[in-house]
Amino acid sequence: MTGTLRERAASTLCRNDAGGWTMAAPALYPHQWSWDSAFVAIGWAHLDLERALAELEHLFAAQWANGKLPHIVFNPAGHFPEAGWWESSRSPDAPAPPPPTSGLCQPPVHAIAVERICMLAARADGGLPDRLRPRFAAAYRRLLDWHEYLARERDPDASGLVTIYHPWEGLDNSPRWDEALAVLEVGDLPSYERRDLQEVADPRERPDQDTYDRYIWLVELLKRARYDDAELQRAHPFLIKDVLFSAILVAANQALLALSSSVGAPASDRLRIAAWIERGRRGLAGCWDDELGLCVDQDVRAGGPIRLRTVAGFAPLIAGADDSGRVVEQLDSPSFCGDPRLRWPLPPSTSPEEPSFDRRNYWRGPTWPVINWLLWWALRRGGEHARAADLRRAGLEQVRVGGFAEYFEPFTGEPLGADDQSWTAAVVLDWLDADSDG
Ligand code: 2M8
Repeated sequence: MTGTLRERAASTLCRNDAGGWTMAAPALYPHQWSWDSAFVAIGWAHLDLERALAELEHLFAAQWANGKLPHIVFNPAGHFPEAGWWESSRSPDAPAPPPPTSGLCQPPVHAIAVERICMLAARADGGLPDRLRPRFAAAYRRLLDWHEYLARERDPDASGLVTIYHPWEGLDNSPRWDEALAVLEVGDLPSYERRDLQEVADPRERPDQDTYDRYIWLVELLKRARYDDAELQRAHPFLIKDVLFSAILVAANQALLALSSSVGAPASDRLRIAAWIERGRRGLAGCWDDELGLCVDQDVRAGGPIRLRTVAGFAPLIAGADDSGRVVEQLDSPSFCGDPRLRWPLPPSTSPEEPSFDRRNYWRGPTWPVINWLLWWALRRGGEHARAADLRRAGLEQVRVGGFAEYFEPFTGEPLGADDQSWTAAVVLDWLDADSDG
């Protein structure tokens, strides 16, 4: 592909545009994924503000009655497990068909995206343009319902931590889930055919078959529970309080608080959102592991912490905790960006010091541009401009050399997974914005 990096990123989004929403990656992920579309909307905002809002509005149109934003809104054909597999209509909370969705959810980057679009819109017009106000107000109400769902159903004991029901709600095949998956008793599985393996150059870049069976078994259990959160909290065998998801929710609530002022929401909303932020920060503080210098997830079923060094451990930085300096030290340590073998000083998804580290496999070692973007964004927000600029420079260099890959081999920089991943193109567009370092 020729042209400047910006032109190439823009044409990747345009090629992946399915008409008002964007395929996460045309061959491997030909549907709308929830958190992908939040990053993608940030990318679109640098090309076309209205298109950026439309991206999220397409997702919001598939919001469940209980406030959940589904992890996938399906294109009529493509990915496995496809729409019918999920049987989301088993839950009374699912919307009347269409749109067909999965029954899971993903980290709530959406409010961060809407706030960023709002900021870019105000910058372009010297204030929020009147024509967009009603759309921001509508987005705000959707987001409030979404966050309310997460607080009410995914954190019923008000721990400040979000509980996930499936690895697909977190960082997929991260080793964080290995032990919880290993003790699952897998029952009779329906026969199924994986499509993901046909779309990558090397199957070792994807989850192995035993892991995939466990993913599909968990979907069976979710269907049997009719996606009923109270029932799942009571009996589902995979229940993990995910610190990365929880930290993104804290950051998203901060963004929602800012948006509440822009759209003139009532003071009672602001009090509620502020209480969620406080609760989230407290929950994350309780997951701090002093020895690892990172935050760690809690396995509800096993009743203990998941002590692993992965990028999820940087949760306090993303949540804007006061003491996130300790996390930045860890980010720069030989366990992550300070490893001399790295092609670029970007954090591997799992520390190379972990026995489960795998440099080619998905979330088990490769570096991910969207995670680099989140850390960059959090560092900037915390006033760490020089450190943020270094991360951005390395992140851009990685993509300039390797293209808009889904993830990268950390030691060689080889692009892996999908080669036209929308969210990679989107974060590049944001990084290339003239004010990005300001
Ligand atoms: C990956 O997840 C899908 C399932 O949802 C898969 O592996 O088939 C993950 O990286 C996920 O975080 C991402 O949202 C999705 C689409 O890019 O792909």
